Amino acid sequence: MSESDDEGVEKQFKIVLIGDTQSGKTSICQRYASNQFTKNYHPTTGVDFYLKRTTLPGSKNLVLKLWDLSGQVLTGRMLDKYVFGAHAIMLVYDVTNSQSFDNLQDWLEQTRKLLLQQEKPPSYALVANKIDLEHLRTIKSDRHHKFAQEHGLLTYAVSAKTGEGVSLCMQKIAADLLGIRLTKQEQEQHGAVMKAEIVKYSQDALPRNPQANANTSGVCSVM
Ligand code: G3D
Ligand code: MG
Repeated sequence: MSESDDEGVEKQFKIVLIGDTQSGKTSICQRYASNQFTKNYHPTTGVDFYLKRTTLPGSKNLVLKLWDLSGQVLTGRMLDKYVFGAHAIMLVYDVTNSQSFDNLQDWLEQTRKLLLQQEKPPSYALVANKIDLEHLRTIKSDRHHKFAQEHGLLTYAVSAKTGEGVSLCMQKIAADLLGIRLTKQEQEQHGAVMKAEIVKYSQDALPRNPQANANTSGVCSVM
């Protein structure tokens, strides 16, 4: 995997997702890597990897490797082996579950302690998940931002279910690691989630447009 292009060799970033079980870590990985949201809950066993190629200005050959750790690994004695070498840590919580937010203090302290020996400390991102459940939200954005400010964290709000913010969050984490800022256009490109169903018309329904193709049908998805 050492393909090179005009702008240099492949760069790979290790991004580890940390946080309470059920906060949506696996769903975020699946949404980002394959643009899917799997409803059935499969507790992750061990560690799952999700690789995604992406590009950023100056880095056309970028691979983000997401490490989705199971509850067993996260609470086990070997956690240091899994987080070691991380370029970024995503601290994920569920906006409808206060406990998952309160526990981030411990997750952050524990992870920082484990990575004290790492030459270059990772960047930390505070990720509020399940923002589609606004009506059930218990952690408001002021608490989110206060925590992020106190601990020097990047901040994001996403929904693995709708996809809102997920791709942009990953791009911004990668951009931060590369020390660049995304342009407004790049942000819009990764922020936009539009789905439009192309309606199937029968020939009879289109009497004034004889050129219309009667059987055209499909789904247009722009991410
Ligand atoms: P985890 O990997 O952190 O343990 P999961 O969490 O990704 O397995 O998700 C836990 C539950 O939250 C799952 O529901 C999943 O479908 C749901 N979930 C994840 N992200 C979102 C989101 O953005 N919005 C909503 N509404 N639900 C989400 P189940 O019911 O399968 O346990
Ligand atoms: Mg999981």
